[in-house]
Amino acid sequence: MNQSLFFGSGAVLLALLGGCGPEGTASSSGSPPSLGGSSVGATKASSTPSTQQSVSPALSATGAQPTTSANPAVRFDGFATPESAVYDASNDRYLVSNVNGKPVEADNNGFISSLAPDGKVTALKWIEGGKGKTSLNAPKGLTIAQSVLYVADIDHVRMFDLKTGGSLGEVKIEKATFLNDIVAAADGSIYVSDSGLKMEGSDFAPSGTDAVYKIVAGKSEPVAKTPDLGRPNGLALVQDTLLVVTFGSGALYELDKNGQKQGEQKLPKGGLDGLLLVEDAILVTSWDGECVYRAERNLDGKGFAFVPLLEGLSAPADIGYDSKRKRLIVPRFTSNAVETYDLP
Ligand SMILES: [Ca+2]
Ligand SMILES: [Ca+2]
Repeated sequence: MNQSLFFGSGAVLLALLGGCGPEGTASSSGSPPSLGGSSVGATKASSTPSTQQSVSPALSATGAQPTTSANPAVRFDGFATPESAVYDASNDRYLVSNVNGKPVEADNNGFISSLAPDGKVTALKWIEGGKGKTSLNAPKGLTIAQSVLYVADIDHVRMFDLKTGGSLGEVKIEKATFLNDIVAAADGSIYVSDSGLKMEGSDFAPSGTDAVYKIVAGKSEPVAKTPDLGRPNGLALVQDTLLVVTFGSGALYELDKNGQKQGEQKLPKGGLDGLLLVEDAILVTSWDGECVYRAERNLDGKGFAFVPLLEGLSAPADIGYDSKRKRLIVPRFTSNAVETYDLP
């Protein structure tokens, strides 16, 4: 299906859950962020979307009750500030980035862990900064495309061979301070967010470098670069349309091809980190809410209600999805743990 979902004006956000029935995720596809089928029910929205629409979970179109603190299916311990988890379907394993130290420090001690889904950390330091020719400082967002593991690392995007873990080079993003999430488009281009953060003591402070970059053939250019982006963190692609959640302003929006925000909507709580499309649902993690939200379309069809799907999770960072077991993979940034949760 090649239908473009890019209608601007936040229509992608409206279209995304168009196929959702009362049971929530309606797609029968078990694949992670495979977005080809998500345009069912898409309609071209011609009206101007209301921005920052005030919503309440009570207005949820499905009336679903929030899930209270669930027990993890599996818990892995022993990490060092884990930020991002990704499911490597080709090898049926999880890969987890470990900042190890301050998120902004070029200390070359970051590492990537390899986990077996049943609960074993098979290689804590599968890829390790300072070992051989590998450089890795404070790795955060991970994505896999074409047998390459991409890692966002402060001001570099680093590439590794998914099979061997060997370095395949890097792209430096000049003046970036906090590269965070990273996604790969079908055409091979890469998008990476700069959250525009620095450390003042043990607190985050704005650095003013907020941006989303596109990397094509090893060259980067900003799609948008302004503090108005609100400390962009999680990214997701719906075909060629980019969705963003923000750590600073606590919002979800589309970033159009001109780098303009569309359909911006605040979530109930901020400190947003992970953004994941699971089948037809949008999932967002919130540090302030200590939860994973699921977006549900409002009764009036405008915007979304964000209903807590999992609660009681401090510092839930960049989530991944195990499509084989239908489990969410949640790095617990400040607990040095990674947990998986069965999705209903
Ligand atoms: Ca480090
Ligand atoms: Ca992140």
